[in-house]
Amino acid sequence: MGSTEDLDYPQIIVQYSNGFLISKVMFTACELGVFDLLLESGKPLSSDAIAAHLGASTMGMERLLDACVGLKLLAVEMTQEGALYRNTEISSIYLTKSSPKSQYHIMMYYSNTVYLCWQYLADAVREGRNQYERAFGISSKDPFGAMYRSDEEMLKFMAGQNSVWSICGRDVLAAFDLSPFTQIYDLGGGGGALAREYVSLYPNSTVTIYDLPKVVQVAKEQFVPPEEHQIAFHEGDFFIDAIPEAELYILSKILHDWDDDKCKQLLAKVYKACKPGGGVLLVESLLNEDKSGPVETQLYSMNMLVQTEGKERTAAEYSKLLEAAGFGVIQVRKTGKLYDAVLGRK
Ligand code: ASE
Repeated sequence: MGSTEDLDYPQIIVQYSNGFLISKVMFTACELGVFDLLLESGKPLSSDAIAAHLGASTMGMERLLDACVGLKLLAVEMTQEGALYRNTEISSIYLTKSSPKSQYHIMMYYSNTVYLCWQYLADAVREGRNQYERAFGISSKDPFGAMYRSDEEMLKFMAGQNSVWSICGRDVLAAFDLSPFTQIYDLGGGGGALAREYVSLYPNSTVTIYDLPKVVQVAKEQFVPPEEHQIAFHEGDFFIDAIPEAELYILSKILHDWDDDKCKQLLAKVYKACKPGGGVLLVESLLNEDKSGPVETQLYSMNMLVQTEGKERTAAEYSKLLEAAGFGVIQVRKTGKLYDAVLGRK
């Protein structure tokens, strides 16, 4: 693409302006169950049939389906009876609720919660803090109090956060040989998808999910089946309550929720609890050292501004936090996917 062409017709400006329209089309097709219906039906369906099954207007549904075709989330074929729609392979795998790699729940979280916070992005940038007061009329002093403002919101967050591990979990856990560690604590382990990935990759390990009592209760009841004997639970607030001794602590998408002071506090506590020879595994989306990218991570860092007290960091920034807490021999592994791994040893 030549620069004169860009200035004559600003392709990327048009594309970026329409970005939120694209997101909403995909989220809406997920929410209405379009991809689930087409998977279950096992054959292409007309817009009339899809609209009727999903209790939607034919007019609205036809437009949604056509936009999904344009976005390559659906395919269409013309027949004597008219247009028939079917899932593309990628939609069947990632956009249906029942698929093992489903991203449905994170999309519902983005569409119904994150989206509302981003309404106030300009305020967040001006004020340098999250926007729960404006978006939901609740105090923003305790971000997880705000994020877990109802059981329903907590459940949506947990399900959403779980979904990313079906696409990135293996990579972050296989980035290092963690087989020497057998007793693991996953601090803020939530719905337990990463813990489950861990025990399947390292069969000699036991992973304890440490999280707030109400999170642990929901994880036990709705996310981790009782036959997962390698997974245990511990109820607590890692800033306030004791952290038990272990060989390895996983902090997956935890430090990015907090400012440097809180991160140092938490890591110092983890260092004290850690067995000598043990370690801490940070699972985070790493910024380039000059913060020039990746763009996904830069956008997530904006989201940390509107939703939390934290930010996304570079490998050097995480290393400094680990060193300040006492950890040595810090190793960094970029996976090329959304999340990366940093290991510090005691
Ligand atoms: C958190 C992670 C997330 C806290 C709030 C969050 C995510 C969304 N909201 O620890 C997942 C990462 N995605 C984005 C857009 O930041």
